[in-house]
Amino acid sequence: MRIGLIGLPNSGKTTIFNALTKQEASVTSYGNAKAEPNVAVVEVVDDRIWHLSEMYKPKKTIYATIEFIDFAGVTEGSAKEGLFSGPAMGLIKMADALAVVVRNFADESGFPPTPIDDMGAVFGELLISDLIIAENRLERIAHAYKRGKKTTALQMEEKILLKIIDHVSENGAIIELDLNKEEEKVVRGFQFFTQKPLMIILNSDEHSFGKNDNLWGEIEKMHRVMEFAGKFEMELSSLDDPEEEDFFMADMGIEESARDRLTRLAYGLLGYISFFTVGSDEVRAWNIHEGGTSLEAAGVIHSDLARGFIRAECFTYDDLVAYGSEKEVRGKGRIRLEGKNYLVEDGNILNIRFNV
Ligand SMILES: Nc1nc2c(ncn2[C@@H]2O[C@H](COP(=O)(O)OP(=O)(O)OP(=O)(O)O)[C@@H](O)[C@H]2O)c(=O)[nH]1
Ligand SMILES: [Mg+2]
Repeated sequence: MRIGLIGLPNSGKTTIFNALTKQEASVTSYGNAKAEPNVAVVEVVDDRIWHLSEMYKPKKTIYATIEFIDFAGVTEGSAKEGLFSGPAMGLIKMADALAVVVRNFADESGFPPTPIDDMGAVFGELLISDLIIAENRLERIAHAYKRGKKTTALQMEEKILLKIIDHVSENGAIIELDLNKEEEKVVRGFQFFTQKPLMIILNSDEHSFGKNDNLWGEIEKMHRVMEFAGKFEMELSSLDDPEEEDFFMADMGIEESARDRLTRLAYGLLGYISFFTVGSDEVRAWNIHEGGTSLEAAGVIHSDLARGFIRAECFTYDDLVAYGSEKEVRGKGRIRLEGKNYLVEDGNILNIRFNV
């Protein structure tokens, strides 16, 4: 899973990035759009994997991962100036979800926060960028028509693009549009920003953190939101002593690390669940969309497993804990053989039988 951090300049994106990834990327302005983005891959903490690893004592334990991308701020006019089309933005375009960092602290010159306006400004840029992409494509289609290439595929594309332009012009995100499977496939190719799930990170100063209920409520009417005390949490994440970290977190009323909170929100937003594979070689966590089938799960592990899929042996993490060992689970008849249409549930342990 890949999450792109975006926001106005100096909203605290790099600060949040550091808090999430325990890195020490410098928190200064990029100043120019050609700067390299910060990219980091972090493990998704899951106690179940830790526990499975204790039971199976595998050679390798592999957690699911999230990749975070932090890039220069977007400003009003960014989309029109083409700042969204550079190579680094290409990275953000590949993100599964966007997290918009919104400043909720007085900036260096003492300028008070204007989170709702800032959020609107960023969202506005995303819409404009999508609009430009859609309009450019329409022009090309018109061109093709003139050259006599009026294919059904192009006509269908034109129809969808007009629908999108209508919707986006009314400030609607593309993700809200009801598209059928075929349309969605066409639309996905454009990598529109507003087709991605979006969450807001309200980046509050440590004095107001936890006391922004009204603001939170306002934002929640529009988007999923979570609150970070960015600077404070970045400093926390750089502590080497976990006990000290816990102490300061408790002091601020923070129950979970920034990373764990964001992970949970992102899983919910994207509708992701986890399943596991276990054995003496490897214990590993995988992600799949809620409602994904065992065949899709096989494909997540390896395309060969999907191609040669025969059956999925399936039991649950909870049963494993309750009965104490895989042998006991088997003895109790709690290991099921499922076909390719079985809907995988969070916490399932799968063993794909295949033949290629
Ligand atoms: N008080 C306070 N200051 C913060 C917070 N988060 C970031 N800052 C400060 O705001 C300034 C900008 O932070 P960055 O993390 O560099 O912001 P950015 O969004 O990455 O900025 P650009 O990359 O230039 O767009 C720095 O001086 C940070 O120390 C916060 O939660 N509270
Ligand atoms: Mg930055």
